[in-house]
Amino acid sequence: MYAIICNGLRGRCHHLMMNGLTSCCRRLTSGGGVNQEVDNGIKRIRLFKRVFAIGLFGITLTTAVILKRQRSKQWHELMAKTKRLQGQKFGDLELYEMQGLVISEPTVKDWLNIESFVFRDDDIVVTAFPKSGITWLQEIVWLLANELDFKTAKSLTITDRFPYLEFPSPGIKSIERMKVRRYLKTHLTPTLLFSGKQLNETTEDNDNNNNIVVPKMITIFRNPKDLIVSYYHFCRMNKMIGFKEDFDHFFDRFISGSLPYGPVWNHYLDVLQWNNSQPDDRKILVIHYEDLKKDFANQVNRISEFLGKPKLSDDDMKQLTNHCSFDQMKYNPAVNYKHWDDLGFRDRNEAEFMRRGQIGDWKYYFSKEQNHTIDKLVKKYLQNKIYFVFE
Ligand code: PPS
Repeated sequence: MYAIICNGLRGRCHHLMMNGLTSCCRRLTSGGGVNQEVDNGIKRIRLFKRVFAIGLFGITLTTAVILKRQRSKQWHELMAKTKRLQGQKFGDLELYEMQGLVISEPTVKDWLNIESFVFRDDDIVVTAFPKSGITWLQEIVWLLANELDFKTAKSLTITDRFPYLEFPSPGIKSIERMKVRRYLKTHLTPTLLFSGKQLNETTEDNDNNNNIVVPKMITIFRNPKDLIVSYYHFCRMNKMIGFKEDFDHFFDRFISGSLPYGPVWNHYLDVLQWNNSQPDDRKILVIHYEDLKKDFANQVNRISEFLGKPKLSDDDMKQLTNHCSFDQMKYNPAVNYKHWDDLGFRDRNEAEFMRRGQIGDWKYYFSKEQNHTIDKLVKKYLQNKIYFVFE
């Protein structure tokens, strides 16, 4: 619209300028009052230029005002659906509730951009509740999709190769502009990811609508007991969160769901509901952390198949298993988040990002009562819909 008006105006001014010049030249060739005629011609050109500039400025200003109003309306609509969790700050973070999930303030502030984000057909999205082993899964997915290019995997950090959608760096706008194939990490559930988009029941309907793309998505589930321990250490270590309470306090926040991306039960249920309601080609591949630990090769084969890649040879599988083992990843600067130390994001008195990578670490933290509480909650919310291995 804006372009059409500008083009029209430009065409009109060009026409008027040319007319002015032609009539001026005509009079010049006919002889009398040469200087006067030239002056008049120049004045006319200047006048047209001014009219053009004022018109352009007016249109730009009007467009900016309209866009700002639209944005402000969308923001108010969003705020109407979003509840601030008063008095429940988590560390330094204000929390909000959106469609049954808790989101921290920086993500809420970016929500209009997240909502309008357009996925591409060849994007690969890895989504999981925090501390489920998403970094591990990202490394596997990226390598499988890139013909086991270990050299590049070691030279570029996972955050460069596989940016975090709702994180300020590089930011969703930069991700939108990426020219290469995109590998995206997110902790948002499918419902939240597609909340601003009208999804149809089948891909056929969608083709008719032809504007909503659902890319390939993979998730990783980890047993909630180990999740709690891992998340606890992460929140204490991460200076951007600023959480400094003890384990029991964290445990209570976790089970009440009042922490970023909580409650975990809603996250799991969201993925299950998505898979129940979507056609096969939109279903999320579910990998379990514990299966990856105990049965790496078979899980990698499932991922390969999902990505449409050939099965790895024994030799390639051996290399990938070695590269993705906890001991290798812990010391690999491309995936161990050591660069956070230099950026000042990590409290060096706390645990490292690659902490223990074990199943059953919760046993060193949980009281009998806490253990019982989680068992009860798993039963209550998930009703055996997901199997968990706790040791
Ligand atoms: S985050 O912050 O949400 O992106 O964290 P995430 O990557 O999901 O989870 C971090 C935990 O995964 C462990 N991890 C691994 N375990 C086993 N093998 C490998 N290769 C591996 N890579 C990462 C990591 O150590 C964190 O778990 P904890 O229990 O804290 O050690």
